[in-house]
Amino acid sequence: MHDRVDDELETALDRAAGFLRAAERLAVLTGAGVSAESGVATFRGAGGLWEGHRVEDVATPFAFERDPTLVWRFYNARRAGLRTIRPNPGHYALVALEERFGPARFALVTQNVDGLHRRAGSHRLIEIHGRLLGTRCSRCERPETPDETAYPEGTVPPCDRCGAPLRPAVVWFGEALDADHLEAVHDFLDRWRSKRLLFLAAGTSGAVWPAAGFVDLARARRAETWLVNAERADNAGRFDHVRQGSSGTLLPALFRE
Ligand code: BV8
Ligand code: ZN
Repeated sequence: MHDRVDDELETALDRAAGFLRAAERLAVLTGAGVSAESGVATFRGAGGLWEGHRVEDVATPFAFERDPTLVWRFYNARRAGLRTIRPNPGHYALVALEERFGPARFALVTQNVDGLHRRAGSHRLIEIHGRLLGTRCSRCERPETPDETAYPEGTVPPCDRCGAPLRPAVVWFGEALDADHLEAVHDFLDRWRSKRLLFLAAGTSGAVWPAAGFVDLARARRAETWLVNAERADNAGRFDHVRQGSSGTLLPALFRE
């Protein structure tokens, strides 16, 4: 039985590697599952709860307005957690794929805010949900600054320009994604429409929009679509091929071929 499962997986990986070799452009979308093997908690892990709060109820502008110290506690804990983690083989496999395809024919769109793709060496990176290790003002145009500070409990740092509360430079639920990021995603999918496009999603439950719909954009451009995920994702039915397993194992195996 075990051998049969391995054979089946090997066959699937051979096919996926074949599509990779045949592809002329590769768009990758990653989610929290790609960072799970680095020790970063996923969003749907623990039922999507943090200290009993639904993440969607803490990671919103309304929550920040209502109780900025609670929201900063959520982000301080996640910033502190980043100190002890590092990229895993799944992150490095995507760096290798970027090198293989070259910057013009590769795009890595990530929902993750943990900065691990950047630390692994990915360059063609679109961080559509922002950066945990970045801070910006909740009111004025003070530019985002890199910030690894896990502020002391109960502290809400003030903006040095306008005095309003500073906030983590992430996109909250109910906030629009950066228009430049969305434009970059569309531009990449539309450039060289004639070239064979492969769309690979990894470690994402397909629960959060608009990222969950990017596979449809790729399909509308005749892309071959693959999903590598540990469990069945909400939007798995939208992919041509689905492979269940860990990204830290499957992504390097794809590239190994
Ligand atoms: C917007 C930053 C409009 C913050 C994040 C329909 C109904 C209800 C609401 C909506 C709807 N359509 C749109 C919405 C609103 C909302 C939304 O999608 N809500 C969901 C809950 C339904 N979307 C938004 O609000 C977006 N904005 O729509 O704006 C607008 C337009 C104009 C003007 C105003 C507004 C903004 C969404 C961005 C939210 N911010 N992050 C922070 O991090 O604190 S999203 C957050 O979820 C993370 O970025 C995370 O990456 C992301 C998505 O989750 P996943 O990455 O998929 O993680 P998850 O845990 O869900 O899944 C992990 C998967 O990995 C699992 O399947 C697991 O099995 C697998 N896995 C685990 N280990 C491994 C693995 N796989 C492989 N290997 C492993 N080892
Ligand atoms: Zn300000």
